[in-house]
Amino acid sequence: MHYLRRLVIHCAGGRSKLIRQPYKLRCLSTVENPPQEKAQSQLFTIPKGILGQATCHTHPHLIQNNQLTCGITQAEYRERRETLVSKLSSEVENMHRTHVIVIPAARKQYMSDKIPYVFRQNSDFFYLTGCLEPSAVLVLVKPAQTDSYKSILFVHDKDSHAELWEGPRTGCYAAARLFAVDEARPIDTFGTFLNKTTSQSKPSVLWYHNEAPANPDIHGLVRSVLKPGTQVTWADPQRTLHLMRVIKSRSEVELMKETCYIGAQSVNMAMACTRPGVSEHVLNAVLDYTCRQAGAEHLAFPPVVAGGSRATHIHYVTNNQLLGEDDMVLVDTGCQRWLYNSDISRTWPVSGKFSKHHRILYELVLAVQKRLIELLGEHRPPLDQLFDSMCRLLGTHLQQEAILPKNIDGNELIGKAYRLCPHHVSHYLGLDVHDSPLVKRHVPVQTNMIVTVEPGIYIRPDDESVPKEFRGVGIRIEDDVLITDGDPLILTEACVKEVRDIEALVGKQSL
Ligand SMILES: [Mn+2]
Repeated sequence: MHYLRRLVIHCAGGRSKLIRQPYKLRCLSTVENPPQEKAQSQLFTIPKGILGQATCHTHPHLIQNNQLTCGITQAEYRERRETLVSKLSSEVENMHRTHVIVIPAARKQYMSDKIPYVFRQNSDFFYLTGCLEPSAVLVLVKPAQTDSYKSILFVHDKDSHAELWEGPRTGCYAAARLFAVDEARPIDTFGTFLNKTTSQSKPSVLWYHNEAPANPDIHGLVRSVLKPGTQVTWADPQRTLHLMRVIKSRSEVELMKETCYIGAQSVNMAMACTRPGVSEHVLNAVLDYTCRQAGAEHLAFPPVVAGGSRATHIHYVTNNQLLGEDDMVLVDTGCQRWLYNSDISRTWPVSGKFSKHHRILYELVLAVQKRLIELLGEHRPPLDQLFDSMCRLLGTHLQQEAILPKNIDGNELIGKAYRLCPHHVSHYLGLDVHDSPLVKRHVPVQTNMIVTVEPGIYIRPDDESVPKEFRGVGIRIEDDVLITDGDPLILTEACVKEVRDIEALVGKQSL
């Protein structure tokens, strides 16, 4: 990253907001535990030896001492499980029922035959365990009329033959200590355990997310317990879990700052590598390389790298065309670091100089985006209300530039603006790119939520309702924003977006 840092400082006159602390220093300065957590975290220890995932002993360059995963302690994961059990059991009034909560890990996915995709853990499961193993299951059992609960993690046990092929496993013995659960058991005993627990402790509530199962193998076993005629009732834990996930802890905020910083730098680098004749594919590779080099696992999603009128297709991901001298290029990308995601969009001129009409549209979207971020701080509106504000602001600005007719107002104007920006302006962000999807967007934003702010404008080449010189253009500007008690904090601030900064940066890095 050092050459990029020099490059950006050089191009932008050394303004400190573009590049803050050196990345390595920031990485090591991850938040310290508050005093009360410190005492608790000493109750748990991370087992030594080579386990199924990186630990502070085997990968001290990635994970600090006493943390289970980068930035997060065993105590924090345990606290999340406790909170979930207490929230779910208080939702159902009957004290005479046993609560059994089942949260499955993701299963390996295959590209073809025995060729796997890169494994991505299920976010709900990871949030509660920190465990990166495929096909594991977390079970939390709170017997009737007790305040205590038991946590059991089902994992793949040690198996020398399987480990010869796939690498080391944590195994049951070390898993109980590593993940700070009461028990770890072999995954092939999960079905019998669930049957026994639910039949012995009637009546019981089985909390399980029944739709789009994370692991279809586990789904079959859980469904068999829920057959008619039993005293097991079903309930979905996911909404409660997402209400927890949508509010970020101190350590999660630090992790989000890092992933946003890396994503921001990758977009700066893509800008610097842009020149006429370069392929969208090459910018895609620059984004990927820059993020991985800075410590991200991989990009958060297949990025949009769309030159010219291809940017009017909101989810264009083909990324195989050459960039033309007169084009702008729209990039929507982000990275994943320790499963936390950034999500950034920028649009810039391939030549390094905005044309008159491109600049009018760009500055219009930028003004709307900045105002929307202010509104988040001033009114803490629900995201759906922020979307209404975007349509109204876009409409008014487009009228001022004579791009939309002056003789329309109210709902008609909002409707016309909506036609030019048909996607939502915001979503929650965190372990998933579209984070905590069960939290509705009509609830007001709260401190420690992280949301995107991403207005855009897409004018098709054949849109005759708009003056000709503005057609065939797609612009989106997206930042990731932390809601605080004071002003919103833009976590992707390091990514340049002012016209003069963009013009100073485009084309300045040779490939
Ligand atoms: Mn987004």
